[in-house]
Amino acid sequence: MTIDTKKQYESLTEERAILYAKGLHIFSDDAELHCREIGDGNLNYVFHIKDAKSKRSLIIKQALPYAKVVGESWPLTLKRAIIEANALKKQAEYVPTLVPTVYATDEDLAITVMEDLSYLKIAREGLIHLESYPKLSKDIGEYLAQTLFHTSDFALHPFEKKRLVSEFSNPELCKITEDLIFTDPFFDHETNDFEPSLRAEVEAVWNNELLKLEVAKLKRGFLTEAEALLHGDLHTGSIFASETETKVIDPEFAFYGPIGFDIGIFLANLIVQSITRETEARNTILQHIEQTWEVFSSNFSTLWKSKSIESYKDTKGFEEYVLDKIFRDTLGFAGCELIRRTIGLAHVKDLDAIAEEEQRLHFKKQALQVGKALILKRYDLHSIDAVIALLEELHK
Ligand code: SR1
Ligand code: MG
Repeated sequence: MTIDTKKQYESLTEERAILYAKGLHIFSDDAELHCREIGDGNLNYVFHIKDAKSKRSLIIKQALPYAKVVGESWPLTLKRAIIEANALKKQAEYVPTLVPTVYATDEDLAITVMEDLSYLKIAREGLIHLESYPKLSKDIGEYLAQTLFHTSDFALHPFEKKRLVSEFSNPELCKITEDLIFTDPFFDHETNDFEPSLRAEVEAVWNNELLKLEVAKLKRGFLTEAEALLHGDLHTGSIFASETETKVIDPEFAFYGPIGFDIGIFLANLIVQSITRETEARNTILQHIEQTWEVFSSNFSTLWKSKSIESYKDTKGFEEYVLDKIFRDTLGFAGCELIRRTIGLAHVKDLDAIAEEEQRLHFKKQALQVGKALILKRYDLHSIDAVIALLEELHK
């Protein structure tokens, strides 16, 4: 006889989250726990639990069986909670200071208990308010190089790499990206969401066969190239930041995919900021864009030379070929992210919260233009400086 100890999934309330936290035995028995649901993402509940006596705190994150952004009509796998927790643990092996510590997981209830980082601010919010994050691009460049190199075939035994590919199989969350980033925005699809005044620009996207061919190639790369364990959703809403710290959260979209995807998504979200800013504030963002690529590529190159187990690592031209492929992918994926954040289902506050309509539409048209240019010109842009020059040109 087997005894089924699996718990029935039920979503937490603030009261139940306190009971759950007590059962973890992390706080002392006489703790005076308070709880607030602080999640503002599309998919999960996030409960902040604090002991009024000791001032200790933690986060209980629970995946919902549907996408909060759409409602119960869009069911979503709960398996993403354990994928996220395992991705955080894997990343902590390489960048322990850049990710939250996981204290406990509960697969049945789709819960991850982790370090409270709520003293930091979500980078998207801070950037919108022109806050300064001097460490952001250096830290993210380092995070990208370390996590992507160490989970790739350049660092892992092929058996371990393929075991990880299987562990991080994440078809439902990948399907969201395949639809929302690579497909729907490029067709007249019901999930799209854009102001009627943008219809001419949007139809120009739908009718641009050259653009669609390039997006089809990028989508194919996303579907088929298991290069490294990706974060899978590395926009500025997945990053906590302050002047002195950076922490990458929320890797529920983690899976084995093309390395340039994480870099491209991050850069696209910085590019949105570069579109909405002027003068010095804009230069700060352009420097972050440049520095992200510079730090990523130089760290990746150092790891390649010091740690790569690839037999061909010293073969002339191979390292350059790999980095060049990552760079082209980065630009193409960034272009797709810019387009979907403008006309697809999931928008960004950086653009949508601009109250003045003419200004907002102007920035959205620029985002579409830059997105298209990055996709179509990705083989003509030979350096990150060329990308900055393109951004300058299109901003005039
Ligand atoms: C239904 S989920 C919409 C978007 O939110 C997530 O953060 C991903 O970016 C996804 O595309
Ligand atoms: Mg998220």
